[in-house]
Amino acid sequence: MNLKLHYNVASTYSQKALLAFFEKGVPFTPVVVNLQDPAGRAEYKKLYPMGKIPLLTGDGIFIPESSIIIEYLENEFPDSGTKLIPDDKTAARRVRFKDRVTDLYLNDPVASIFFDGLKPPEARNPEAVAKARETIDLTYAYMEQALAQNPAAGGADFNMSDCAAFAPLFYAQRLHPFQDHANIVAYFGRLMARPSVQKLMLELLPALERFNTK
Ligand SMILES: N[C@@H](CCC(=O)N[C@@H](CS)C(=O)NCC(=O)O)C(=O)O
Repeated sequence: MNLKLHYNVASTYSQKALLAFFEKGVPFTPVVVNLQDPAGRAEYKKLYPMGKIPLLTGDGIFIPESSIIIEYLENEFPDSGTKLIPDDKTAARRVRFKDRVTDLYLNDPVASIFFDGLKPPEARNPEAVAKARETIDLTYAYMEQALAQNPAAGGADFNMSDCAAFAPLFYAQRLHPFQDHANIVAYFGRLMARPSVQKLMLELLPALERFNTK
C-alpha cells in the first residue's frame, strides 16, 4: 500500500506521526505541506478543509488526526517495530489517556505560547499565555508523578503517548522549561536517545535553522 503522509516537520503533531512511522518501520511517501504560505494552505484545504496536519492518505484511506493515524498503523502493522498501543485493553486505555493529556494539556498550550510569540507585541494575548503556562505547569506536575512510577517510560516502555510527548517537550525547553522536574528531564533524555528521534532530528534541525534565519 502506498501511504502518503502530509506533514511539515516543524509541526508538533506531524512530528508525533513521523515518530510513529519511524518506530514501526513502516515506509511512507512524504508530502510536505507549508501552511505558512497562503497558496500552500489554500491548496491543502482543497484536500482537507479542516486544514490540519498531519494527514494520511493512500489506497482508499483518508485519515486525519495524529492519534488516529497511529491507531491505523498499529491495526495494519501489529507485528512491525515498536508496539505503540498495547493489546491489553486496560494498558491501551492508559496509553490513550496519556496521549490525550499530552496533546490537550501540553502540546496545545505550548503551541499557543509559540504562536503568540510570533505576533507583533500589540497583537499578543498575555492572559491566554498565562493560562497556557498554568496548564503546562499542571501537566508537568502530573507527568513528574506518573514518571516516578514508570522509570522505563519513553525507553524500554515506549508507546503512542511518548510519540506525542517528544515534540511539545522539545519546544518547551525554550518556551516553558522543565529543568526543575527531574523525572521529566530524565524522560526527555530517554526520548532523545531513541533512534526514531535521532532520525527526526536530521530533518527537524535544518528546518528550524531555516525558520530562524528567515
Ligand atoms: N488534533 C490534531 C491537531 C493537528 C494540528 O493542530 N496541527 C497543527 C500543526 S502542529 C495545524 O495543522 N495547524 C494549522 C492550523 O491550525 O491552521 C492532531 O492530533 O493531528
